[in-house]
Amino acid sequence: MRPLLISALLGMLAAVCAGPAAASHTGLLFGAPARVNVEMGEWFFKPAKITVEAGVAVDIVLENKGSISHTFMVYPKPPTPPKGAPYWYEYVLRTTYFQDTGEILVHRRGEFVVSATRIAEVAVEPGKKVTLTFTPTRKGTFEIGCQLSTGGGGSHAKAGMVGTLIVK
Ligand SMILES: [Cu+2]
Repeated sequence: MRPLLISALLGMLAAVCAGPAAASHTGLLFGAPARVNVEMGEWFFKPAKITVEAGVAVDIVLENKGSISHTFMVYPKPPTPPKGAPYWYEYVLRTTYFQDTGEILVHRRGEFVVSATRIAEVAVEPGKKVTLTFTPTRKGTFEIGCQLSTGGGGSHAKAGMVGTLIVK
């Protein structure tokens, strides 16, 4: 009985330790060397154009100044825009900038930390501030968009919620 109990406890300890260790093994949670503040709202990203440097970890602090939820997505501008929000989501899931860049953190002080290696969007509730931390790798110009639907074939992006990410 006893050895079993001990190994079960050790297993639990390992599981408990895996979380925080995985979330902070790069030290990103404690502040990236670069920081960009982006405000979101109906229907804008401000600034609409942001520039980051490849190989330098960056905190993108997203603040929703609007009165409804918005989402931050970055992807290569499609040659032909997908028709409708579901197709946009499919496209962004496939082409999101936030893949093959190593660890990506989405966090809000005192509330949550998500650690991932591929994410399609960062949703921010009205009045909230969420930080996206990652190290850009692929250089180029990418579109920033909030592809949430406004119904009737419209979207936040179509209403003007688009921007540009330049990775130098
Ligand atoms: Cu939006």
